[in-house]
Amino acid sequence: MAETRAGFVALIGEPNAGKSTLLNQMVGAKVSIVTHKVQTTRARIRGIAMEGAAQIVFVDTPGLFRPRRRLDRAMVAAAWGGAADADIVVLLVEAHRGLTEGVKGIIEALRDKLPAATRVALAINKIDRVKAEELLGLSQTMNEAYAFERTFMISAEKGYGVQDLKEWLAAELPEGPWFYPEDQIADLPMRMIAAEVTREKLTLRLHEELPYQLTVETERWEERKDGSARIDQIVYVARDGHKGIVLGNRGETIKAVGKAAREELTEFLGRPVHLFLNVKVRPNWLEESERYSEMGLEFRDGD
Ligand SMILES: Nc1nc2c(ncn2[C@@H]2O[C@H](COP(=O)(O)OP(=O)(O)OP(=O)(O)O)[C@@H](O)[C@H]2O)c(=O)[nH]1
Ligand SMILES: [Mg+2]
Repeated sequence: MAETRAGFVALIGEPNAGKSTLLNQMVGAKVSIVTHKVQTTRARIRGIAMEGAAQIVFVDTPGLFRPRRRLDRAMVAAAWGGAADADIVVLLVEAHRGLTEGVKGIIEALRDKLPAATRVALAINKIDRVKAEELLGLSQTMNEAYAFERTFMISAEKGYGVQDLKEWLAAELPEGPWFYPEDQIADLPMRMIAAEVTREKLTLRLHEELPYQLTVETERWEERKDGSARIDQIVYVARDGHKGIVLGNRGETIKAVGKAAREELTEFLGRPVHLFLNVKVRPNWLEESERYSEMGLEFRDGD
């Protein structure tokens, strides 16, 4: 039998680079939420993939950007924490955007914040959005900015190049026993996955700043005798006005969100789900340590 391998691979990059999409593609299931908006992922989320005798634990991280609010700082700290703990870091950049100011900032921080021995590979993502001729130039520009160990051209969404990257990572991870049972795909409590699914549906439906000013928590999870699950969640918003928008005209918005989230959870769990959403105004939730621990983020005084 082949020697088993196992290790952690952190996915980092600017918001919207496609980190969560890539993690889901690697795992073969949706364990991390994806939206067209920036700053979707808030915490470090682990997805587990098997490749031959190797177990690759992918660490999805919040996008790296210049933080302003306390929540932003906690997110960026979580992203760098994920990178520092990893065996290999994969930096994702968007093919159609190239070496942006944001990416330059991340490359500078790679040198400052990570141990010198950290292995970093580059994944140029969303290659379905550009002409093939442009990729060689971008790869060159990127590798002049940082000596990446390898460069991969991928489309996380379409799956192009993803298997190559997976095989390379599997071969490079240290020999050792697996960290998780072979059939486990995520390392996140179900109550948190369920809250994330609802937050995704809210983010897809609400405009502008509102998604950044709300959080979702699973308050109660009841297993019923008939095999179904009853899940009660709270949507915390920061202002009275936001509550009205989240509810929508005659409760239309929250109803549609609840329906979409329930359908996805039913599929994920493989059994019926009864989902109840309760919207609460909590003006100060962005400054409450308990909200951060619910999200799996660290709340530090003085931040
Ligand atoms: N065309 C194209 N779109 C992609 C690809 N990969 C991801 N996307 C889209 O890019 C958007 C952002 O994807 P996410 O996976 O949420 O990005 P992220 O890096 O996790 O973003 P944050 O969590 O906000 O940091 C979504 O609309 C995806 O569908 C790709 O290969 N090609
Ligand atoms: Mg994400």
